[in-house]
Amino acid sequence: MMMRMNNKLPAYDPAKIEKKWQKKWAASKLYRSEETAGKKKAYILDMFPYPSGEGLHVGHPKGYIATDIVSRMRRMQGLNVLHPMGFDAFGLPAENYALKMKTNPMIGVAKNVERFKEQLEILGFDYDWSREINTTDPEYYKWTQWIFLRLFKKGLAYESYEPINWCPSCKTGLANEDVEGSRCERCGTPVEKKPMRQWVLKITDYADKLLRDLDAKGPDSKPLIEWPESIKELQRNWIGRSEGALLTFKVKGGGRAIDVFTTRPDTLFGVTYMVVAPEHKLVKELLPSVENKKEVESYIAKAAIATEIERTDMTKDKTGVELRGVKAVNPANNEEVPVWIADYVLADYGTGAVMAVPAHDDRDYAFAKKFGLAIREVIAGGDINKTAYIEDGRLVNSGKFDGKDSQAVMKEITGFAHGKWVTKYKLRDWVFSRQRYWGEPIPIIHCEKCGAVPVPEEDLPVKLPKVKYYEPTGTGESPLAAIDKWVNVKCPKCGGKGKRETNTMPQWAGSSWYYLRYEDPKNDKALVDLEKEKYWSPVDLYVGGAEHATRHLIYARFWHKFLYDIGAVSTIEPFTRLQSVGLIMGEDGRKMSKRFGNIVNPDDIVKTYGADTMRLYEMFMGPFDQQISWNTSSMVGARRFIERVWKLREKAAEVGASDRIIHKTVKKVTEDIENLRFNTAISALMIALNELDKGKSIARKDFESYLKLLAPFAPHVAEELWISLGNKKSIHVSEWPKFDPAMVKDSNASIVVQINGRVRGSFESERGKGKEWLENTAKTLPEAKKWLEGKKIKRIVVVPDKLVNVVTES
Ligand code: ANZ
Ligand code: ZN
Repeated sequence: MMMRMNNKLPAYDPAKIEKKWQKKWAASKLYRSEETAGKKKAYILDMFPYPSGEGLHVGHPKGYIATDIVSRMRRMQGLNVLHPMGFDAFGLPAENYALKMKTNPMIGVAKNVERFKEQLEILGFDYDWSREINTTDPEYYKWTQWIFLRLFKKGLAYESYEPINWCPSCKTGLANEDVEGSRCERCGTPVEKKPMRQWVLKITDYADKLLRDLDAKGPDSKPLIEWPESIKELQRNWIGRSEGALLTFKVKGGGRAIDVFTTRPDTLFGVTYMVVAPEHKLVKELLPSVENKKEVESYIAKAAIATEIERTDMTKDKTGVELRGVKAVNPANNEEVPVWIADYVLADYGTGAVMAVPAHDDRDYAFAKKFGLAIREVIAGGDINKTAYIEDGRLVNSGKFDGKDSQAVMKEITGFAHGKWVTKYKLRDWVFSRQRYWGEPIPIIHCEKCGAVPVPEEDLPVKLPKVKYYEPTGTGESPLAAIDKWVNVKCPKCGGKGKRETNTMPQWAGSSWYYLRYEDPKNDKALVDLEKEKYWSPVDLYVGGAEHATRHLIYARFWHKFLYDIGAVSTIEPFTRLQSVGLIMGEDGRKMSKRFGNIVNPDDIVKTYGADTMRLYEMFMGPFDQQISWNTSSMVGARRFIERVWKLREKAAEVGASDRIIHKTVKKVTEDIENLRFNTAISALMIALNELDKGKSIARKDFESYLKLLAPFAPHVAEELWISLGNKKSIHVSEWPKFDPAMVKDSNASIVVQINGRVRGSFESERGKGKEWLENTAKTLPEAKKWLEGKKIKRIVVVPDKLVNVVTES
């Protein structure tokens, strides 16, 4: 007779147990992380939220639940876990919300952070809140400013007056990364090009490293970056490396020249005209001597208001104007060709000018056809009367290069034309100043005598002053410019009259290094202590939205590499493994948004079903990285599953043999969590529950193992049941169950039966059956008997658990 555990539990009621455990875990500091020499670490990180006033909807925590599961398992596996959380509270989203609500962002943000924390707390996450950071805390942004100063001192932060993207609605300049389809990523307003003074970070100095290290390997020859290939590819394209030739075409008369960047110098003899971007500074210089000045000027004005998308759209009708009277000279054959301006050539890529080869480039072909320009074939193989031939091939009409292969001749022609072989990137330097209030002040003082002078490091942080009026001015100055008392200071260098820089940093500044601060959040001597940094870095698993592929993830890699170069960190890449979260859409299949009225609030779901149910539901919805629609009515499935586990507790008996299913489930759930396959892990737990529930009782040890597997997913109910079994310490610091490899093998083997090497049948047998038994079973198998009738057996080959081959005499 099995002994039942005698204490019966009341009905499952999450409201009774969840709050209780959250308080106990917090009081006992269960999730505090300390660096412990010699103990293996796991740094598991979420992309931290910006605390908007709208609070969290059920889609936001999906990634947080995932990292919570992984970090809980890692802790139970004996690793030293760092799983922190904080707030990215500077920037446009927080400020625009504050403007809408007419509350000062300084007050509004603090309120929102409170609300976010409450919402996170009710879901039972294992964050170490003692390491919480907030990018708007002066003790934090002191170090953001410090990084800026170091960049400045290395010549990687500079002032520029180039035209930049300007959002007329947000009234601020934007970086290329903040523009989506020629619109402001924040508010959707089409951006304009506006020349203005701005601070720019020289991210292009790191273009090569940013690209190369996507595929770098560590000393153990493991990749430094284990990211989804799709995200790596987005970064590669954003960086956009091209190799090609820099060639110079002299302008006839006047001593000027047009430089072009081309990836196809092999087509140099096919150049029939040149095109310069309308904004190119050469156009202004040539203007006095062009014959059709009026026409050219009006075209330049029109191009200035067209968006980049419109300009480079292949399907759009090409426009352009010839600079009449201007001729350029082809360096290969001294031929004179006309020069045009056209908006399909971008001012800020390459040199802002192209040599046009209509026979072998689609855009040039369309342009030449429209304006009746000459088309000269220089690569054989196509039919240039119909279309441009863009493939490689044998050269024709190319002087002494005729007959040569186009690929082989690239560098030779470059040299022949006195050109240079160069590498170009699409990546642009990072426009780093915003004409807005709510950001880190840029720690620079402008002095009439000394120019831009860095604020001495010991004077950091330069605190953002409290202001009455924080609305953007639209003048190209931030609202800070109106605060005379703050602006007017002494020059730190000469003591003369100085003015503070009044532009602020972009939203992406604070998030470019925050993961380092969690490693040592209270340090006032350094942004992170090197010993601590060495212990925790790099981040082992980073989970967040794929939309950050070309913005946050490039900026953070850039700053990290810079910090590595100045000896402030020890690794060359910040994030080893990256996983993107598939969005949770509204029940109507649209993006969850106030606008569509399809927001589901996690507080309501937790109130009705409990946090454990919501956690299980979100992880069971589908593969983690896939987008999926919310469905509140499916919540009952997850809730019922928990209730069945709750009931199974009554069957737990002190003694009993270990069930095979437990070993199998341990293996499956462990591997699935490691690979972030949460939905199949939960389904394995459900299958196991069905099996375990079939019997009259379940061994206590088995039930405890089962609870441990459930604990990362449903931490409250697992804890409650675990403690109810008489355990004293929390299940979340108990040992993760191991499995016996012998017990996870399928108990049955499928044995193939061959007669003279040909498969004639098969049968199931228990594993480990003896040779004789297998031979006899094979011989008496009906399908085999048929072939053996009247034959004499020569020998029988047996491969245990796999195969029996009967060889007969012929
Ligand atoms: C002559 C040529 C002949 C070209 C040919 C292509 C094919 P990626 O790979 O993107 O670097 N180009 C250069 N600067 C440009 C600009 N500012 N705006 C628009 N187009 C520009 O492409 C480099 C090619 O894009 C260059 O090579 C140039 O056209 C064009 F059969 O030069 B090519
Ligand atoms: Zn905007």
